[in-house]
Amino acid sequence: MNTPRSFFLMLLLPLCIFTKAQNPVIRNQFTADPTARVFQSKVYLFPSHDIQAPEGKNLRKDWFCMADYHVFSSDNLTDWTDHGVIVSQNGVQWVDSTSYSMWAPDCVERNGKYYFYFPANTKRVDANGRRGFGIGVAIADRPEGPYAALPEPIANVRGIDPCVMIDKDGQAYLYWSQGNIYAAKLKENMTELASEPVILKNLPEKGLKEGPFVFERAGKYYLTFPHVENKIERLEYAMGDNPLGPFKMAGVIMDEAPNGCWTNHHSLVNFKNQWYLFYHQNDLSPRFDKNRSVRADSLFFNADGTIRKVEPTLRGVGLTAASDEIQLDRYSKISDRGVEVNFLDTTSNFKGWKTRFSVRDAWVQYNSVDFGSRSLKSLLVKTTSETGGVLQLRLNRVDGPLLAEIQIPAGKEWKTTKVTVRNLQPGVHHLFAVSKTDAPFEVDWISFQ
Ligand code: FUB
Repeated sequence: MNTPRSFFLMLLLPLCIFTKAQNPVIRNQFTADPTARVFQSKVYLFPSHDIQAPEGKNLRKDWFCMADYHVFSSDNLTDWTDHGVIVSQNGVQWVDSTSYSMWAPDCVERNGKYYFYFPANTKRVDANGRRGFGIGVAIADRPEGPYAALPEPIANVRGIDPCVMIDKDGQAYLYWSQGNIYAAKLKENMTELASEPVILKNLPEKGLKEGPFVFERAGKYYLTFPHVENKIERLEYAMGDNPLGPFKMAGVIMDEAPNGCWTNHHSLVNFKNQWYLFYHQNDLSPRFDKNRSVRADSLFFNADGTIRKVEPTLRGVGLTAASDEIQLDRYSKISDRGVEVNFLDTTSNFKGWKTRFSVRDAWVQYNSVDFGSRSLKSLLVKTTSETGGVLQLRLNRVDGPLLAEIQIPAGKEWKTTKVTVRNLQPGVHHLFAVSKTDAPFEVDWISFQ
């Protein structure tokens, strides 16, 4: 009897972890340096994987610590699947497996093969006795792996943050950074340089530059990169007519992180005719910015090809199904006073956040909730309040149609209250949650049934 393919897929499923998310998009671990690529009608996310430095390894506690890479995928930018570890420092012959230095990666597809590029400290010391960064390649038949790493890093490349761009004529280019931003042609095999590396010129001279991400759109080449213009990194870009330049500085894609996360690192991707910026901040680790988290926000081009600056949001991208647990703490907008967001459990930030309302008429706006075509009749709200309180839910405006009024029960525990909803309309709508008391209360999530 032939074993059906679905049986093998079922065997694989337990290895995958499924999460739903706004920003940050990955909630089961720290992630940074995201490269998002579209393969087979899905977005695949190749970030680096921050961890806390393990004890007893003689590692700096205040520095990046990265031992392996996971890959994630989504077909709607809301539901993400973690496909598990694809490359680890213990499984690559040339990598110093005590270095925990698996920094920002990239992945591209060519002729049905997936080429995963990653930097790490080499075992071998250079002429100056230093273990610098090499850039390696691991190859797979599917974006989620399994990947087989080549035994040597790419010859003639020293540096970090690889990015590969395959041009319209089929020529592939490798970009990387080491103080400057470098570029070289790749051979057809995608694993060797086909030209001597060149330094890309006309970029800012002062302040660290790293993390190049290059793409082509409407005949223009965009060299985008994090740069320290002031005190910490912001995302900037230059434009040119050729993959190797010359490039001309064109502006800022994203300002410095408001919470001071020192690094930023990004990629741009077009998915279903909308451009997105993937980047990172340190939402799940506000006190230690070497434990970062990937975010995504929509990005738009001006008619002349320049990029509109992206404002980082908590709401992020993708629709939220009305029947999901809608996390108001990932809001689109918030009133000036009377609302704040805190961790649910300060001993375990991965459990997420809650929204605290403390003033009458304080509100939270949560965009793009998909009510589909079903007639949803009730609403569940998970709250806690020592005094009790009143929360109204309104559609599309802070004074829009009233969907429900929830009498929040008093008590020290979290409670889920069910109320009837009215005025619901099919389709995608913005929600407003408005406090109607001065008594403080906290909301974990709301969900329509
Ligand atoms: O993640 C380690 C390093 O931090 C990356 O390689 C840089 O781009 C910066 O994000």
